[in-house]
Amino acid sequence: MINTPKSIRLHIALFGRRNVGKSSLINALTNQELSIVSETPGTTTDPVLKAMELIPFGPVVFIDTAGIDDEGALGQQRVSKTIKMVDRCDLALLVTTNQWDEPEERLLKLLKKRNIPTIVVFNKSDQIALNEDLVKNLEQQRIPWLAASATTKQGIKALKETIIQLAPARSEIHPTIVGDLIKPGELVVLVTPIDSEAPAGRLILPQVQTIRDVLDHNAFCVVVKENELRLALDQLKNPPALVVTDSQAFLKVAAETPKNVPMTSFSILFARLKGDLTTFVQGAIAIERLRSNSHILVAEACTHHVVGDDIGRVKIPQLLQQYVGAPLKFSHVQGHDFPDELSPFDLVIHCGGCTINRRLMQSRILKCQEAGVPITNYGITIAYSLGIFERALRPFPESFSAFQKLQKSGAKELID
Ligand SMILES: Nc1nc2c(ncn2[C@@H]2O[C@H](COP(=O)(O)OP(=O)(O)OP(=O)(O)O)[C@@H](O)[C@H]2O)c(=O)[nH]1
Ligand code: SF4
Ligand SMILES: [Mg+2]
Repeated sequence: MINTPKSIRLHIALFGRRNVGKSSLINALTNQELSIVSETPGTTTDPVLKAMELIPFGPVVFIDTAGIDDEGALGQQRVSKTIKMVDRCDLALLVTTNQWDEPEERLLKLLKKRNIPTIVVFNKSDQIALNEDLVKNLEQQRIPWLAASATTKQGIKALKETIIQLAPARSEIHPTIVGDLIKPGELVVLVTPIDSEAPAGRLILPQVQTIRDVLDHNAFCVVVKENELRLALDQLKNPPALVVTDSQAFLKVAAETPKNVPMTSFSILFARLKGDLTTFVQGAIAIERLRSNSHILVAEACTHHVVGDDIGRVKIPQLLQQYVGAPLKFSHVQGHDFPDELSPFDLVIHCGGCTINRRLMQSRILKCQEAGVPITNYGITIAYSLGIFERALRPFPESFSAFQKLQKSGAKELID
């Protein structure tokens, strides 16, 4: 269990002023001395993510944060880093002792806006009396609250139970990848090119997670490199229920997979898993609006080492410029470095996001929507610019029909 990727764990963030006992509560909830605790306010200066087992719930990530009341230039930077954690959390604990003012109200408003289940925790209940007026106010707003003490452990069991009760369902945190596209006993062919970008000695996370999902649904799979696909298909008694390819081998795989066999890419599967396929389809259609020097943000969720013919830095820019027939301007971000200011961009193209959780990808989509900037992802962009979009989208009826409607009613109008 300890090796469960962070991206599929429930993310629980603790927010609150300095010194209210956020780090102590994480230690009490996990029964381990994971976070540094001290009586000096401002001990936690940066968000700290700890992968843990929350028994009996299962794999979670606790996010410890710096106080929301920090002051000065440096303090403000810490506060904004804390606020950024709202983008990633599936559930929030808003910790206080009895003080409640602008910092708490501001955070609560933001959590509400994002529909993040929130529990208000009155910590240090061994020393500090409950703020009855505040409790009444929270009850009127139907916000769950609890009194607890990280020191005496009073209320910790109830807090765990409330967390488990309010946590989004596992299927929301990590929905199935292919389970709804295949039936038990069916065969899936996975095409995974092993090129200079492939890590030594292992498969990459989207491939591993797809294999696991196939097995979870009592189906089975054959994994091949693109050059062995034809051979593999020839040797099968029946055609596979689905072929999934790495986007880089799209054209070859589309040509060699019989027309009646559904085919898509890992990147499209992950667009659906992490984000919103239909939004990404709309984003792809925005490619039609790109003109000379349009500005495109290419965002990668992890900080992998950039190699020669890197997909985000070389292949996508090449393909898009070829498709648009004009030079385009590209900016790149990696890791958690996603800009707050999106208005300079005409399009955002995101990677599959296999290392980040669904909530973070959805927060990024929301930011793009709020800024009126279309967003799509790697696999969708590649399929679109190669002219095999319809084929790769066909296994997903809802997004496919959204695509057809967009086409019919004139892409430009709909995007405007
Ligand atoms: N009496 C009492 N003291 C507590 C409790 N929880 C934490 N403390 C103490 O409060 C102080 C601050 O605890 P931390 O867990 O470091 O608080 P924090 O919110 O993480 O603080 P920052 O990282 O500075 O923002 C420490 O001296 C803890 O021992 C509690 O339930 N009761
Ligand atoms: S760049 Fe994106 S899709 Fe590729 S490995 Fe990193 S997180 Fe996963
Ligand atoms: Mg702390």
